[in-house]
Amino acid sequence: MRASTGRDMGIPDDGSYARALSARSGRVLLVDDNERSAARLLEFLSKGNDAFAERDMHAALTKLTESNFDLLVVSLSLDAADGLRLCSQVRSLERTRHLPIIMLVEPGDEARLLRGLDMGVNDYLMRPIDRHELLARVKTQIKRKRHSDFLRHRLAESVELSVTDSLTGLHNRRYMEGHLRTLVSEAIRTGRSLSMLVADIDHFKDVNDTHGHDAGDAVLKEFSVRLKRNTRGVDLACRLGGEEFVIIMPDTDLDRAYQIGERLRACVAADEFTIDGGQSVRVTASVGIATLESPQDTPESMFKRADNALYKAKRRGRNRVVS
Ligand code: GH3
Ligand code: MG
Ligand code: MG
Ligand code: MG
Repeated sequence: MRASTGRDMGIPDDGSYARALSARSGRVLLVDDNERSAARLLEFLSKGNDAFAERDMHAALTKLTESNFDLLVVSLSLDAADGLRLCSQVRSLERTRHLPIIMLVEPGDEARLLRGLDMGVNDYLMRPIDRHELLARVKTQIKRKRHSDFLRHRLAESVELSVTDSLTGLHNRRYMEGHLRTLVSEAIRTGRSLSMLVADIDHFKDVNDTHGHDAGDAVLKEFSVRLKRNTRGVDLACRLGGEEFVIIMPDTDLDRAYQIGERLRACVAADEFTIDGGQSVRVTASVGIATLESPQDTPESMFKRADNALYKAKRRGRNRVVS
C-alpha cells in the first residue's frame, strides 16, 4: 500500500495519518502448538515486531482480550478444529473483530483453508513457511489494520461532531430536530406526555460587551452545566445556537415542566458565573414551556408555542418562566 499521506484520500494532511501508519512496531500473536515450529516462527516474527506465542486457543483468546494486538497468526494444524474455532471467536468478539488474521496451512488442507477464508481470515501461507514471505505479509496486514483503524476512528469522530455543539458538549440543533420528531411520534403513539423548555440568557449581549467574548463563552459553558444538572438521563439537553437552549422531557406534563423550568431559572439566578481572571458575573435566563397537546400536534407547532412563551417571558421583564 503506497499512501503515506492522507491527502489523496481527502484526509486533511496534518501528519496524523502518516503517524498512525508508521506507529510503533506491531504486536503480533502467534498460535502454534508445535514447539519447534513455534520457536522458529517466533524468531522470524520478532524482526520488527513485538511477537508473542501461545500454544492453544484458550490461552490465545485470554491474551487477545487482555490487551491490543495488531495481528494474529494461527497455525491451522492446531488440535482438532481449534485453529478455525479461534478464528471464528476472534471475529465474533467486539474487542477483536477487526484484528487481521493470517493462517498457516499444511499442503493438502485446502478444505480448512477455504473455511478460514470464508469466515474472514485475511491472508494465509502454505508450509513450509518462507521467512521473507511471512514478514512481507505480516507487514501488509499491520499496515492495512492501521489504515482502517484510522478511518474508523475519524468516522466516529465526525459522526460525534455532527451532532454535538463543540463549545458546550451538548447536542446541537440538528440532533435536537431529529430527536424531537421521534419523541413526538412516540408520545402520540403511546399516549404519554412530552414537554419542552426553551431557555435564553437575558441581556447576554451585555456580558460580551462588558467582559469580552471569552467571558461570554465561559458563561455559556457554565450555563450548560447548570442546564444538565436540572435534567434527567432521559431528557435531551441541546444548545440551539447563541445563548438559546432546549430541554426535551419525555413523560413530563406541563406542570412538571414548569417546575423544572423554575428550578433552572432559580439555579441560574442564584449563583454568579465565574469568568476569567477570578471575576464573576450575575446572569439570569428566561424560559418558555410547551407540552404536546393533541395527536395532531407537530414538533414545529410545539416548538413555536415554547418560543412564543419565551418571548412573553422576555416582555414581562425576563428572569421568569412562562407556559
Ligand atoms: P435578550 O435578553 O433579549 O435575550 O437579550 P440578549 O442580549 O441576550 O439577546 P441578543 O439576541 O440581542 O444577543 C445575543 C448575543 O449572543 C449576541 C451574540 O454576539 C452573542 N453570542 C451568540 N453566540 C455566541 C457565542 O458562541 N459566544 C459568545 N460569547 N457570544 C455569543
Ligand atoms: Mg435575543
Ligand atoms: Mg438572550
Ligand atoms: Mg437569544
